[in-house]
Amino acid sequence: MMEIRYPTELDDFFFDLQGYLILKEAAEPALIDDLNRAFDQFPPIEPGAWWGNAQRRDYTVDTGYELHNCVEAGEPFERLIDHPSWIAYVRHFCGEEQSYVQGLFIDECIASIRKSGGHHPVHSGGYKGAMRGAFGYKHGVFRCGQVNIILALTDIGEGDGPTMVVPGSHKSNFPHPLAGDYGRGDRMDELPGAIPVYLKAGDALLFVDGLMHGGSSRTNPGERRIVIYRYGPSWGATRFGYEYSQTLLNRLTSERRAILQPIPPNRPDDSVEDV
Ligand SMILES: O=C(O)CCC(=O)C(=O)O
Repeated sequence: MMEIRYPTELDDFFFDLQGYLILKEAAEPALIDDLNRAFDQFPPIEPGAWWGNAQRRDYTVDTGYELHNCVEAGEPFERLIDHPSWIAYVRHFCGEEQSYVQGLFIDECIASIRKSGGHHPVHSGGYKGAMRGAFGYKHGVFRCGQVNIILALTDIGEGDGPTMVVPGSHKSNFPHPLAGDYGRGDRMDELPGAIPVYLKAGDALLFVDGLMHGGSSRTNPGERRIVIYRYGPSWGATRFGYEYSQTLLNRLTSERRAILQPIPPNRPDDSVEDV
């Protein structure tokens, strides 16, 4: 069992300054192996098709195979919910610490396979950013709307389609004049200010969603495999309306269940026996 990692003062400093952190050797090799084996079992379904309670839903035609709600796609994905390498970080940055709604929720979780030619267009940034992904720090506490963990399941170096970020752009007051348009699918490979984040399998990139980011073009053969878990405050909702199945919720530890269902449904019928 890995030790819980807690954010340090230096982490706070760089997260505030740059909007992201790299968590080296975040996931243990056995977990990476189990996740890769789970990826090997993904069926070759078309976009829109369901696999149990997970759905293939590629963000764009260029992103490649993206399985949403992947926490329903096998036990290894459940281990990521409260992984000791990042759970204290996300609680700290987007868990509404020291407030009456303290807690977390996973509002999206995606397993992504990128092949040669694929990319994810540049998007986000502080300029006119949605509250959902906003960076916040006030009165000694972080108040971010969404903090993402991108966990590498394969080594991601040059040509492998590394995620790119524009450090500091979570606080931008201006649009990036060369960032183009998500709808047009503009590639971010040459975007001034953007840097590639190279990861070894098991490393994780943590970033506030309000940071300008995207996935650069993969030019190498083979597959880039990552898992993306998006954390936000306890009162959040899933972006595309996915609901975690009762079967999944029932088998989770109470700590994990509380992250997928921080506020259990409250209906008249549920409380009859308590009256
Ligand atoms: O695929 C990537 O590297 C980036 C993913 C991304 O930009 C996103 O999910 O918002």
